[in-house]
Amino acid sequence: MTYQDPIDWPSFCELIHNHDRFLLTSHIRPDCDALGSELGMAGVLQALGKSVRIVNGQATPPNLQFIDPQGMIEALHEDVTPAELSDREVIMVLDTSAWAQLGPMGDVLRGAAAEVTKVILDHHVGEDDLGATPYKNTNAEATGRLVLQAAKQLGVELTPEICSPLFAALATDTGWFRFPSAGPVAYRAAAEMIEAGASPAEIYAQLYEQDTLGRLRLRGLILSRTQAELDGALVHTYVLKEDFEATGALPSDTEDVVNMTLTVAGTQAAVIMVEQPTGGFKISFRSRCKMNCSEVAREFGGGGHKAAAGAFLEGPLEEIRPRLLAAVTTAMT
Ligand SMILES: [Mn+2]
Repeated sequence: MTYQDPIDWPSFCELIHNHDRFLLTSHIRPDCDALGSELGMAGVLQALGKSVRIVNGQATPPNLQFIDPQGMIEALHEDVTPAELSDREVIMVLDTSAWAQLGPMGDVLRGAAAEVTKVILDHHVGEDDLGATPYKNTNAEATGRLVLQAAKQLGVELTPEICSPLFAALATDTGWFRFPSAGPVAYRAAAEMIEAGASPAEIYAQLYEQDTLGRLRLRGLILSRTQAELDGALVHTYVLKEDFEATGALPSDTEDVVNMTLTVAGTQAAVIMVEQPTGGFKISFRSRCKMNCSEVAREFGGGGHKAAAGAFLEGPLEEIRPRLLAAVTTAMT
């Protein structure tokens, strides 16, 4: 199987061989592809005898800390100062090419001495160049898959320490191998990672089977309230303040529930209204049809993307719900 690979691997390998002290970083709101790519690359560089630090603009969220059992990832200003990073010869940015995504690490990149080599290893389209040499493949499903290729190009032995975080990266960026991006290349890469010791079952359980009973009960409550309009094309549901107390769940436990309502056959759009502990409702819109969620959200002072957007509204549910459903119905029809 061949595929277009625009990355100049000989040049990338030469760059690695010619330097000893590396700083790896990625985007804020770090996800598994950001963290997994950093950890996989750190393992590769360490296998080559290099000194590596991983520093991000934001700390690793608690639900993803399992990916970093050695606690190798540092947060800028919390664990390390910019001055302490001045000995690094190479700054490698993984899984982003945008200044806006770097948070406070953008200042480290901008402030680096002229002799510091800056590179990007990424699969995102366009955006900025960060004043760095880009090694990009925008056809790659995940940056983690590019790190696997780097390991092989560099002749590094694949280990569980390298491949477990890379598997988490590849699996999450492909929606656990179900997005259209997940083709034979992704499945082959996954097979190689598993052969090297990555455990999909363990990683899956760490990612998706750590909920609280409160979260489960809140989800049940929200899902049981789902109503349909427009012959089932539009589904909507809500959460009230008192539901959190009744179930023992947290406001963050409503994440993803709106996507679950779209698993019903025939649904084209979904709306969830989540009452906030301090009052008012946080609204999430989702669309799989011509409705542009960001345009609907903007009518209510919010914003987002075509397929997903949000807004905030004051007022009781009985008052805001008809306004929201009317706007969504207009956008859908
Ligand atoms: Mn990614």
